[in-house]
Amino acid sequence: MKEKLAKIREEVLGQIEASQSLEKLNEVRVSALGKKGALTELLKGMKDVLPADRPKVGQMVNEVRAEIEKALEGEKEKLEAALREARLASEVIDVTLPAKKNKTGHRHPNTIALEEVERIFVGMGYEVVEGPEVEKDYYNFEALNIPKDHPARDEQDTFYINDEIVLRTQTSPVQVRTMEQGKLPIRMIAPGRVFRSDEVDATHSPSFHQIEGLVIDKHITFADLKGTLAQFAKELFGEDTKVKFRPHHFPFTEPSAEVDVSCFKCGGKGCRFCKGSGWIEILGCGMVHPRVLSMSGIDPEEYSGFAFGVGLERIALLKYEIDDMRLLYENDERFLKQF
Ligand code: 2U9
Repeated sequence: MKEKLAKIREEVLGQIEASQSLEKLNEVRVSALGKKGALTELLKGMKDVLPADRPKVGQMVNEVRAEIEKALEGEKEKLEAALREARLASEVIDVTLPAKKNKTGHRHPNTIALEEVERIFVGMGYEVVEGPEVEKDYYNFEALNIPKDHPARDEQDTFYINDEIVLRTQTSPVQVRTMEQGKLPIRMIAPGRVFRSDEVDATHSPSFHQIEGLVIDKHITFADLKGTLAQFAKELFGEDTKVKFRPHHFPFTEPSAEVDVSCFKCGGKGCRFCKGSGWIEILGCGMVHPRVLSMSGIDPEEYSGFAFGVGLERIALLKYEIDDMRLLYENDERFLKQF
């Protein structure tokens, strides 16, 4: 029995030392100490040992078992440490490497200009309202006092989907829809994309953006319109900016005007930027035509209002001194990253 025990001890300790993995080590543990393991098998032979010798033999077996368990534990720690080392080595991070550069985008000049215009009018208590780009002929033309045979229809080079549906040529239909809802007073701007069948050049595109404004309340006069647009021009182009109203004609406003601002480059003296005149045209406006009010269910005897329209691209080109509108549509990163 003693010899058998010594043999088992030697074999098992050898196997433990030779085991290269935790799985292998576990197999050794089971084959030595498990239910059918070598030591358990050996203990079954105790019945053949003289009763007087049994305690001694039992103690020897226990000593060998303890020695094997200690060796198993030691080897397990060694293998686990090696695994940990290997993992750390494979996951090593070189903290001295330069960080990956995060490419951030840039706001489009149109977006910057739009946000600026919105900020100014929201500051004056206006609401920002949007509406559909594919619009009924009625909202785009009829309700704005532009009937079927009106020459303004030709001027606007409309894209027709069919007899009744168009790609909106202005954002005014959004205001008409708002007026129809009947909630007064109204103080709103309607920014958005509009479409006209124009050839592309430095100042034209078949798709561009407008911001139109509408105020309707009791006792609104042309003086309110003048004051509002003068304040808008100051906030957009600088405190010293002056405005000039020139009589004009639009079917949807009466009276109507075009508005020039004093050149913010030369202060009005005349330069290359304002083509020597000292003034730059920026928008159109007028008092809402009584017929436009009544068509949308507003009594022109009780209410009056003013409206204005401005090209967003025109503002972006002026403010950021861009000389060709096509640059705004090409999305060339070299251009956009300047803003
Ligand atoms: C309603 C009533 C009246 C909107 C207006 C203009 C004058 C105007 C141009 C500016 C630059 C178009 O993009 S542009 O070429 N617009 O001059 N727009 S008054 O008048 C309205 C709108 C809605 C119900």
